[in-house]
Amino acid sequence: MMNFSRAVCSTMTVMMCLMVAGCSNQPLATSAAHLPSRAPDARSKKTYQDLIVGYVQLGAESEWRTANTDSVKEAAAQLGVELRFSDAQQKQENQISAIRALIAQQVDVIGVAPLIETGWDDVFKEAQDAGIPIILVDRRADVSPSLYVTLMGSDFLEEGRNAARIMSTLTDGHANIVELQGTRGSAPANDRYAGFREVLKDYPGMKIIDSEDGNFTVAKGKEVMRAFLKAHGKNITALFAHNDDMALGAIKAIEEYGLRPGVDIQIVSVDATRGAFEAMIAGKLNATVECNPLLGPDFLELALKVVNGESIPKWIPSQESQFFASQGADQLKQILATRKY
Ligand code: GYE
Repeated sequence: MMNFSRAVCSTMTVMMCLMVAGCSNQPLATSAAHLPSRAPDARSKKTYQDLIVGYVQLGAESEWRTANTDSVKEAAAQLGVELRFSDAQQKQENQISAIRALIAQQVDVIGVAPLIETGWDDVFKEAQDAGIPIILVDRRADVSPSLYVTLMGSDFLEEGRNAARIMSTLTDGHANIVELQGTRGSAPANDRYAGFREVLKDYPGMKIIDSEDGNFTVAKGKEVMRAFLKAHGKNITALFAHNDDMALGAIKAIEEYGLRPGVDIQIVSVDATRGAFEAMIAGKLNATVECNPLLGPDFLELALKVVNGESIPKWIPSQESQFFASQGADQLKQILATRKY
């Protein structure tokens, strides 16, 4: 029978286990080894060279995504981590099979950028049962927090709010807005959509007259913007694109229609990629809300901490900024010269 102090210790162990990867509720004597205060000593600690890490990328749909992939690959090469990388080509079933393959290979840690929020419970449980920690990189998954160690990435809700705040200034609170949404069901599309509307409630003169899925790509952004223009023509005075790639596609559609992007239609997007800076320098994009894809080094540092039993916060938010065409071409060029993506 379990006495009181042992029951309390077991409860604490379970709580700690929520923060430490690959830990099951084992008998007290062995579970104590998982507590942060009893982290493995220097001799048994793993180094980067010992690590085998899987990275289950969702695709290559945008400039942001390419920068994210490059960041993970470069960091692994620099640190000497063995990386098993897969690109799911925007299909959740490919991500799920990739995770299963990595479980079979008994890698140390799996990083996942989930395409959409739902549908991860079973496969994450399989990883947990195999003792392999999951780190969510970039996008959230709608699962119990016990199924992943940490989420590292941006506050997409705040990005949506910031886009609306910027739009209100650009349009003086009066606009007929069209919106290009990111991939349906993805965390950034859900949150940017919600955050944008939250702020717009305070601006009765700003109306969303149309909103469609542009799948985060240049091609779809252009196609949907063309359809918006066909339906609403010159009534459109503003565009909120959930990423820069869709804004760049839309800019082409607006020019082909005979209007001036950035002048006749105010445009705000998200990411702050090289393409967005170039469009701001050309006066065709008004502003972009930064979303940082350079997560590789931090991801691998976390992976190492996790295998060494260190506790880490449940969410590690990115530090981000905003950029405006009104800063002027010279300043934007200088900033661009310092950026990696
Ligand atoms: O904003 C977009 C990409 O998940 C934050 O995905 C990421 C988003 C990014 O396709 O460009």
